[in-house]
Amino acid sequence: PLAQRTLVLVKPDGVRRGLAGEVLRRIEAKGYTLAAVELRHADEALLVEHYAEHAGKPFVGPLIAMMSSGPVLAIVAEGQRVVEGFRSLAGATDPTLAAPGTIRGDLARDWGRPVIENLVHGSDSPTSAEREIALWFPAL
Ligand code: YYY
Ligand code: MG
Repeated sequence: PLAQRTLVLVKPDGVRRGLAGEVLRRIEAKGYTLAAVELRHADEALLVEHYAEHAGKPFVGPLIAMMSSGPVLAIVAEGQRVVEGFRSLAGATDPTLAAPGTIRGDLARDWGRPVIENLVHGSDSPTSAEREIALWFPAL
């Protein structure tokens, strides 16, 4: 079967803390292939589209402000079941509860800010992945 793709973002908090390489390392160590890697400063229009499923929720304003506060490392990773595989590597949304051994569990914590800072984004389904890859990497 054709390999699957997912969009991973190392969020600005992760890039700022020097953890972009660590996230790439874990994706590669797991055995997935890198199809694209690019440091990008996302503008608000892109982020509104990216987080369209969360439109109207109270945290989207702070979320978009945080996501545009600095560059993100945008990654397309490839491999069988990479969508669920990367979600598993990333761990639970709340970094306080994310299991040790996961990216969020090992490297992120609650800083008491209005938005959850959890270092990485990973597409939540193959359909979301293709929609997000088309947004971030229209040429792919
Ligand atoms: O897919 P995932 O990133 O694990 O969580 P989502 O429910 O899609 O939320 C996207 C993003 O929004 C999350 O990574 C942190 C932030 N967020 C928040 O700040 N506060 C919430 N109550 C829920 C999500
Ligand atoms: Mg999500």
